[in-house]
Amino acid sequence: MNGTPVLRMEETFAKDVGLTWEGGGVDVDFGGEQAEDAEVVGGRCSRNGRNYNGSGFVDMGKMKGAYVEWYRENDGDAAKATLSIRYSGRPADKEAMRVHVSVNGTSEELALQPAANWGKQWRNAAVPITLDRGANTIRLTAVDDRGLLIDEIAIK
Ligand SMILES: [Ca+2]
Repeated sequence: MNGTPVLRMEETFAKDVGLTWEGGGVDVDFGGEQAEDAEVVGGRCSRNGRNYNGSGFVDMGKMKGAYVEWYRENDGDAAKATLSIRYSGRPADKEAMRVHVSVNGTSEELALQPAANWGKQWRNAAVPITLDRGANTIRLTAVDDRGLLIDEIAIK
């Protein structure tokens, strides 16, 4: 105010201080990683919903094979972790939506239960993964064309 700072905040971090996930020795900057900020192929970014995190979500639409891909460095050791996927979607038949989860080329298929409300209610699905030391690529691919929405992933 009047050119005088009323509040001054400073944070300093030593070079070797970072976020370290307990137990696994994984040292990555994964928190909530927004799908809309990742590489999106086949799907499209949308804000036509509610209660999403970040600035929107990815709508896989009616496109089989659409995917979202994250790339992150892991400064820690290779470790087991849990990948949490925040998603929505509500196919007319209320059957599960299939998504292919690929981490560094190792993949598996998950069946995601429909949300109560398309694009407004979000659910979390968790899957165990192994992170490598160094570069990690995580890709979520829509197996079928049932309007899957991906909001974000988190790794714990
Ligand atoms: Ca999001």
